[in-house]
Amino acid sequence: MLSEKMVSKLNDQIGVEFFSSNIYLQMSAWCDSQGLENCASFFREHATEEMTHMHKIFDYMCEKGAMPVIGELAKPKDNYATIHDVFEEAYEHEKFVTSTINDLVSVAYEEKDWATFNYLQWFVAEQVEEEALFGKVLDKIKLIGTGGESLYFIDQEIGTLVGAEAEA
Ligand code: OFO
Repeated sequence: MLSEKMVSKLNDQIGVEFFSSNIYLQMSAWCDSQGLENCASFFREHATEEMTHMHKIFDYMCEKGAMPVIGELAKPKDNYATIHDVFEEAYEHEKFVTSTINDLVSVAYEEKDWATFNYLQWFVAEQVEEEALFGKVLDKIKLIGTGGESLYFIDQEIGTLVGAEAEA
């Protein structure tokens, strides 16, 4: 059985994962509007992945006999100056999500809720991967630079990552 505090924190995380999905879906729409098709696919894919994270927590709560409660979600930002800004914000957002997962793990530890503590280790590992992924993309964008044809090459490069996570 989950403690009241654990339930409340897991509900918060459902909101974080839901919001993450919306942020990436909106980023995908922005990329599409700029003709960056591969970047759009990349974020679309990532939005779906975040939704699976939300479902994972939702299902875990149900399995443990608690009722998940979906809270209000903020509106995601829908305008960006450059594709670099999009990835920079995505990277910062992933760092924020890592901090919320770490928080959850701390609560599970304090509550001596070892089942949840153990369950959350998957999310800890996932955040390591996601931060590394967005960090890698940012490095590549910096390498390609902001010259005339850079947008084309950035989009080509991001295209190599589409589908990669699903295969991993
Ligand atoms: Fe849910 O993994 Fe990123 O945020």
